[in-house]
Amino acid sequence: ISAVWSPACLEHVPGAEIWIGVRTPGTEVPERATLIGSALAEAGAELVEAVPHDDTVLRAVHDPGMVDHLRHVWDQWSHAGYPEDPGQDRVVPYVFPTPAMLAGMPARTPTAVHARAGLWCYDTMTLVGPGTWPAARAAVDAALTAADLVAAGAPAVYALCRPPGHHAAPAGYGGSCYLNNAAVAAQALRGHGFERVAVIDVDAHHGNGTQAIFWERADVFYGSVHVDPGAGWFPHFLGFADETGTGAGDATTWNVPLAPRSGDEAWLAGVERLCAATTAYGAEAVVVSLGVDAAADDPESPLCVSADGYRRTGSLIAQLGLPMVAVQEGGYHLPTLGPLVVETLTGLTG
Ligand code: SP5
Ligand code: ZN
Repeated sequence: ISAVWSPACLEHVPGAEIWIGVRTPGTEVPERATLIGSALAEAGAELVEAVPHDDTVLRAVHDPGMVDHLRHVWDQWSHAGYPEDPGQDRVVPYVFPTPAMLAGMPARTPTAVHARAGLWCYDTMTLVGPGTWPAARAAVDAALTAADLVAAGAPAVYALCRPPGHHAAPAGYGGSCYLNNAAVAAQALRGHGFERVAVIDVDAHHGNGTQAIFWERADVFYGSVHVDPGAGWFPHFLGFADETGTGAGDATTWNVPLAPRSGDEAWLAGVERLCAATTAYGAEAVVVSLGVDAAADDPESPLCVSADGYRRTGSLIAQLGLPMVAVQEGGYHLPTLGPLVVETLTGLTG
């Protein structure tokens, strides 16, 4: 399999995240990409460098205001003269214009960058530093390059995207995600002439951002298997089974939430349901949001998928027989991260 990557993806170094009010070390570290890259090379994958693309597809899935904010916010923050403090070395919002605050009144765009930070970011875990924009934008280029290769006839291409993307919504970023690489890949495949595209999301968390982007669209199906957000897991507010899309997108969203401690059997049954729904939908191409954080050893989810379970996940999706772009999402257990991605891709490519 070809694996598209960019060295710029290593530039995002999240020194910290604020979780339930406590500043803790960043989880989504650059070493993740290095480990996946070396495991792929060892397994004989062909590593291809991402080709730069313009913002056209990116701006079709995100509010251009959010894209511009992410491009410039670090410079603005670092020049704003905030107190020298370990907590000030990253952009972190402190006030959010939620529906509870605005009560239906209009949201402004504040001039103060410390206020504007909460307009586009919806949590306190997704900090912006000097390398965040170049890395997130390079991950988009990796996804776009993978979509180009599939459109040119490659049966399956993997994009080693970092930072991940599936929690990034049309006008809001969070969950360690800034730009939605999988949504960009799906949108690019649409532009390449695939009329109906399915996103199958096997990250342990619900991809609320991808769901939001395609919520009202008939031309992109979104299906996800993930730990039940109602059982206390991120993203908490979305990812329930009764969310099925609306308007033109009615019945083109499909969620399979699983109880904590679920293992291969429940997981693979969920993947099978998503594959059946993808076939029924009539997809012509598939984007796989490939997180491996449902693994038993992963610290960020309570699911218990095995290495064999990941290989079979890949095989089930391969049986769709569709052109496919796989995009890296989460996966945080560093000793097994690379091997689990290789297992999944081995299943995906037969
Ligand atoms: C792409 C992806 O997998 N995003 C995961 C976002 C969920 N993160 C929830 C964070 C839970 C707190 N983790 C504590 C780690 C302390 N550094
Ligand atoms: Zn995840």
